[in-house]
Amino acid sequence: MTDKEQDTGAEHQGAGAKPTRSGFVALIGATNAGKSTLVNRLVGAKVTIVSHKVQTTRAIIRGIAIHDNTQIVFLDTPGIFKPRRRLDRAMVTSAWGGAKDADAIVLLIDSERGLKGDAEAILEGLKEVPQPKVLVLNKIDRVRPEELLKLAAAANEAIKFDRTFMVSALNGSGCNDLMDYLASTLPEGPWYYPEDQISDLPMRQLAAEITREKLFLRLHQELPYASHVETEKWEERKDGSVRIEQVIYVERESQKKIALGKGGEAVKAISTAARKEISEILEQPVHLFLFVKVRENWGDDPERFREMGLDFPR
Ligand SMILES: Nc1nc2c(ncn2[C@@H]2O[C@H](COP(=O)(O)OP(=O)(O)OP(=O)(O)O)[C@@H](O)[C@H]2O)c(=O)[nH]1
Ligand SMILES: [Mg+2]
Repeated sequence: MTDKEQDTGAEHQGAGAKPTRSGFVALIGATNAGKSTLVNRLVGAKVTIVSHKVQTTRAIIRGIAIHDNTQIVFLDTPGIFKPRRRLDRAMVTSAWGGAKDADAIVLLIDSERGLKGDAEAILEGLKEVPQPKVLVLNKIDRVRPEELLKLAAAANEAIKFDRTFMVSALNGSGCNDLMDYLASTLPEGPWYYPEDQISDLPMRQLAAEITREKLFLRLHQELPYASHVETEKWEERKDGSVRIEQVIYVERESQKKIALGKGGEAVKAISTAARKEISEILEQPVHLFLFVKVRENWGDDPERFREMGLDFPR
């Protein structure tokens, strides 16, 4: 049974007599284009982490939205860029793999950056992809309309898109039109997931991702890329709270010092921010304990890749 055929018992009849529709829509694009921001916006809740740094998303995350009688499973993918490390290669392979499995592809372009750099190479790669394609110019809150029109024309010249949308994932403008369109084009069929499910990520993993997001936001230079977070313990307590233990893995002793900060202030700040957000999502009090450990060469350890939901490139 493939993922797409999984039996969730979600045989919905939809509103009224309208048949239900459902499908997978992959969002691909250069790193930092705003894919995760857009997925959260369209799902209406935080299911995937966001940062101003590149290469935030590491594996495919499913965010599930319902629009009228259509269930849309958005695949948030890692940004596509020129890979250097083994982890980079696995991330890029995973992104293209997501595109292969989808009913439709949304190419997201940061309008401010335009077609410079990775976006051009992605357009080239998309020529090989047979599914219907939609162009979405994001971050329109930062760009003048005439620039947007030029960019839309240039991208549509390179490749045939069924439609072009201009949105701001940040403030939501244009997002409803995009949803209307995607919902109407997906095929008739039963929903893949129960009506109230918005993500396929287990809470333990989402909690680890949230801590990683805080780490990306707080720490600088190479450290975010050299680190990895795992939830090791999850204990529901009688008083209704939950005790969570997580480990931030880094590659070297020197990085551990940075992650801890002077007198532990960095890890404390990360912990406070993560605890607050995890607690909001769970709607229960959270006691979060963060440990920083050195795991040399985790970036070359197949087990870590499996944990992240990535194939290990040999
Ligand atoms: N001004 C503006 N900023 C945006 C918009 N959408 C996203 N951003 C910002 O762009 C940055 C990157 O957003 P992400 O959603 O993490 O981008 P991504 O494409 O998922 O990046 P990777 O996971 O690294 O590939 C964040 O700082 C967002 O707040 C937008 O519409 N307008
Ligand atoms: Mg992302």
